[in-house]
Amino acid sequence: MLRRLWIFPVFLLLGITACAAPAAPASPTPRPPTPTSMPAASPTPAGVPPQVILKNFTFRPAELEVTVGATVEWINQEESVPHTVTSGSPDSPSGVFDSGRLRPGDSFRFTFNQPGTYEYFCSIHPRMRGRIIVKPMPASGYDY
Ligand SMILES: [Cu+2]
Repeated sequence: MLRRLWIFPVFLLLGITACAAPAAPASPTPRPPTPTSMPAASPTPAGVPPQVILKNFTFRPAELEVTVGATVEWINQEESVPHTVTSGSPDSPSGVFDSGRLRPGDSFRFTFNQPGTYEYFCSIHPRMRGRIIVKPMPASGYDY
């Protein structure tokens, strides 16, 4: 009779620890619902400017559409070739923007404050052509 009384509390302790063990990993489960509501607040990555990559003697994308006020960033990702981002055409540079010589790894930014179509080229390799189409702000704005 005395032995049984000794063993009983030991089983009780084991039972408590066995119940406590699965309880610990179960506690983080209520967390997932909270982060899912956060990405919905920012549908567009506003912090990242639209980019044009200079690689293999081409502008990628060759044609890019943005809204007025947008800043476009050009990045030279060539191994060893310099380029320029010069507005207009080789026959008639428009003078709106000119990056000067961009070495590999260099970047250039320009903010488009006027709607329109902006042709540009590389003054070192005039066959390289690109185009930025700047759309006006949608008239309806937030009234959708
Ligand atoms: Cu070039």
